Amino acid sequence: MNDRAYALFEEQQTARGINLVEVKASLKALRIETPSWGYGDSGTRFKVFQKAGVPRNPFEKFQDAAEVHRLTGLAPSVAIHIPWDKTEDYGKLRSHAESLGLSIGAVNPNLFQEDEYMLGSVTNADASIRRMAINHLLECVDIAKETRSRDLSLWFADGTNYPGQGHIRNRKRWMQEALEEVYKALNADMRLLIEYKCFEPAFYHTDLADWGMAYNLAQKLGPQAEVLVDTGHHLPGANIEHIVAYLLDERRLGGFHFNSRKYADDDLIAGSINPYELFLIFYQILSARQDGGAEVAESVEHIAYMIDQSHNIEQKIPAMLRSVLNVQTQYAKALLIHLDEVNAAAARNDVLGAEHAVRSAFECDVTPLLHAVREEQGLPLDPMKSYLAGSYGDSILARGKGGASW
Ligand code: LRH
Ligand code: MN
Ligand code: MN
Repeated sequence: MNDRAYALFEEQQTARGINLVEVKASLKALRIETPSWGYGDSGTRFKVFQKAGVPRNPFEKFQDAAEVHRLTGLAPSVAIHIPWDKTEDYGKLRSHAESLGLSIGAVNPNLFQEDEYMLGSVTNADASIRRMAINHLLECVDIAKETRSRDLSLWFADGTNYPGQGHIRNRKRWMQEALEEVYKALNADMRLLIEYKCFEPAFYHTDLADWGMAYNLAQKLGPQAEVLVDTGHHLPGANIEHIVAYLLDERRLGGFHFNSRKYADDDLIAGSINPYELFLIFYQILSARQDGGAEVAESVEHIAYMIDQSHNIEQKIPAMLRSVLNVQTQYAKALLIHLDEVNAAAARNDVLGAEHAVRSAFECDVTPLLHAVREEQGLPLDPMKSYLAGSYGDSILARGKGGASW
């Protein structure tokens, strides 16, 4: 580590009134879940690209995820998608994960790949298809119990392409009925995370189009239902930080699917297009942790930070490393915001002063801080460089092409 760079950083931050002991403790506690599907082959609606070395089954996906965690110390759990990660024995998958120092994170049911779901799953006008979808959700609750996963992460592709194609209010009620049944099957320590998306694959209406609909449903279901914010699922210009602040204050922010977007649900590497947005999301979270009251502070501890990306043109493991490192960098920068200074400026209506207090943290170079934290944790100072210099990337090439894909 460059001791001089850190000494200078420490001096500057101390002068700004930042407590680096607390900052380091927060950084060491950061956990980012990676998605099993981010390690497999994926593509656009035009083509799925087959890459050499891609995992052939869920067990190998966990091996790759373990490499990301070994190098970064940031990613100890992996979300699974059923049936993409279907296996005979989920207990065996859990032991495998544990043997690698990992745990199984959120279980994601998949209600969009069977022909039956073309016109909807839990909101299909056909009651037998709704039943099939609910049964799949219940199966996923059982899987989550076996994998000791806390969260069932729900995203529905349900929606319509044309006016009149579906009875919107009936579909709203069917959605609620389905989730009520699933909610009842949860253990007391489990959560339903409800994801929303304003478009795609349906383009006229989506049954859970925005955070307000997801929030309303969560409210009706009960305290174990919370909203999941996927950063790619909003209309252009949406203020995601505001949504985050609102949900936090209501104690209904369950977690995130981080990814970057330029135009739509692009699923690009988190922090690659608009890092300031990610920083501002963390600003709202840290602000709520500081002055939102004990209950809000407690709910902040349970936020699930998850990556939801598909790496179509990138190498899978480096793309995942870049993603978790980008999230860590923006979190580190947000930890340097002097919240009292921002609040004091806002209270005296000092618009530019408040904006400066936020932005000045973003403009700090956190490299010395991240190096210091990694050194204290016994991690490589530059995880990406270590990966590229190591042999893991070559060793997996023996898997050949034609691995798991969605
Ligand atoms: C939908 C989504 C949802 C799915 C994942 C693969 O766009 O964000 O979370 O489960 O992509
Ligand atoms: Mn998502
Ligand atoms: Mn998405």
